[in-house]
Amino acid sequence: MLETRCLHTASYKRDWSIVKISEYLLKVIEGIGITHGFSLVGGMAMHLNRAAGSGALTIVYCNHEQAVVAAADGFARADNFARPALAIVTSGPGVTNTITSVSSAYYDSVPMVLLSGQVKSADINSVGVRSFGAQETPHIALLRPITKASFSYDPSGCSNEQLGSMLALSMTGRKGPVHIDVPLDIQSQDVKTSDDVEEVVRTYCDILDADANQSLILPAELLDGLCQAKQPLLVLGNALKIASIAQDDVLSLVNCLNVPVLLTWASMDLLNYDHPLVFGCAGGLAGTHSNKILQSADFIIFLGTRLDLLTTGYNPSAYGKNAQRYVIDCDIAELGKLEGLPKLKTIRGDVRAAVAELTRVVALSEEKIRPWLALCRSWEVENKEAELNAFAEKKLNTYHIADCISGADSTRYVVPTASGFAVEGFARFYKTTRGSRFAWAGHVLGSMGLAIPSAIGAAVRLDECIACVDGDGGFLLNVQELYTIKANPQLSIAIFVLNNKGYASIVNSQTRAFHKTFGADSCSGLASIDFAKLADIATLEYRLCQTYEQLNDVVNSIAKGTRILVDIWMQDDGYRGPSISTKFDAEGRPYSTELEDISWR
Ligand SMILES: Cc1ncc(C[n+]2csc(CCOP(=O)(O)OP(=O)(O)O)c2C)c(N)n1
Repeated sequence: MLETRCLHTASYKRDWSIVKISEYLLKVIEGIGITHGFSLVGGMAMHLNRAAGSGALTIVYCNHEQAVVAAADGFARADNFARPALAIVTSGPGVTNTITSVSSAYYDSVPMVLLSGQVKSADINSVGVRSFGAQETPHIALLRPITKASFSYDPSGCSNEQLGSMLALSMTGRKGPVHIDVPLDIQSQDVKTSDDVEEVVRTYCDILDADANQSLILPAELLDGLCQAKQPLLVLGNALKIASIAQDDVLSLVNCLNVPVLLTWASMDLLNYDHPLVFGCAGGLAGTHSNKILQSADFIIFLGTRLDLLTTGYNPSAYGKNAQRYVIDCDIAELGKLEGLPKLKTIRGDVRAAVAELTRVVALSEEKIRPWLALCRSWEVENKEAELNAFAEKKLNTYHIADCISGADSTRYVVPTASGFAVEGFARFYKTTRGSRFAWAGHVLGSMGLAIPSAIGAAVRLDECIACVDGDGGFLLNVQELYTIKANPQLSIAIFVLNNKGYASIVNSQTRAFHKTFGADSCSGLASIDFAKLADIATLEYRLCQTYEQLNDVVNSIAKGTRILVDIWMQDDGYRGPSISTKFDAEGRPYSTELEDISWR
């Protein structure tokens, strides 16, 4: 039922004997099923670059290392997290430039192998000065806190089995990046044979197979509680996507449990929004029905969601507060942070095993919870009416832009930025239809600038037009990647710029706090952006949209092969629907609206 964990095809040639370490590492990479990589070259990575460029891999060369890793991240998401993505960078600035996108991949559990060159062993700082080797920085110390493993590769101290185990870390447990640093002198040593490569690959595959075959016995009290509940609820998180669980298996689970389902913003494309049991994503910016359902449930299973502060409106304690809650997740630290919350029990386990076990043992009939489902559906209808009422006029606000892009067949794979006022509204109103996919660029970190490189990665992986949704501000942070798009005319990308002429999020918060703005728009220190010129650089068609009808025409003209930049001049009063807000009590103390109380204006 699960996708194959190890994509090793044994396709690499066995008719060679001694090769350099750099070639050995790249043959291992090919052996574990990696077909594509992203890189920006450098002197200290020269042998790695040569080995990567001369083998069977397809390497896409980006123009900044932050983009190299972000593109690898986007590739892995488009690849359903089914194998690690590959990024190759040089030492010093090559590595320091990756910090933002490596931390983003780590926080989002994106499997990846990052290979970096390092200065030769004799030049590595062992004398305690501030700087010693030319273009040397302490790669391991910098990357260890934001990777699953970061180590300097030395063949005399790392067996084939150890290398296989380190690589497998990227794909097992909670997935994430693994970093391998290779000093220049080691890259060029001649020592390895095809048998060595096979041993690494075998170890890697054995570990992945064992990981895929985990089982989970669910406690009887959970199963009893679920059967007894009058208002049960299932909340599915992004871990199901990261675990590469097929959509059909998610559907089987939902159909067996037959209870209302909520998703999170990161997992919203697990199921189509119009599935009769799906009721949106609850939280601080959400439909009123989703929050009412969450807060009225008497029994909730949170599966593969870590109940982070943004999802829970900074209050995990009150998130589903009237229910007996069970949280099933593989990360012991995430579960530990929830220990002690009222009516909440944690179960450490593999989400694939949990999905399989719940599907196997539970079969609830709709009969029993018919009144609860009817209530959920009546709240959904109320919310829909309020929504249509609030956004009756078809103008270029986040509601209609999201509605237009999510409704079209041409834009089924969407890569939105995770930063910005406009895109939050866009995500809030985006509807996954007919298997469309919503692949955040850097969801947890929320960095500006990751959307374009992430979309490039997705376009390398998929044979369709990738819709990238970015803010006008965020666009500029990796603007050099327009040259990567130019250099790769085979990539089909439609960039939708939600152009509100500045940093709307910052304008809003500064205005609220100071009644003044600083560096947030063209009145306070930023230049306005000429997107027509930028499109020209990237050899993208440029289309300006100032009305909903213009956007609709553009969206309907998109097809496989399209390369376009759509400059959407937003006509927005800033309203994004019901949202949590800070209020003040009689003594002037601030407090947040309860989720179930947030409402349409
Ligand atoms: C790398 C980075 N620097 C700064 C920020 C802080 N920040 C959050 S949103 C934002 C403005 C984003 O502007 P834009 O992309 O135009 O989106 P808008 O808010 O206008 O919708 C800034 C500066 C950030 N998220 N990431």
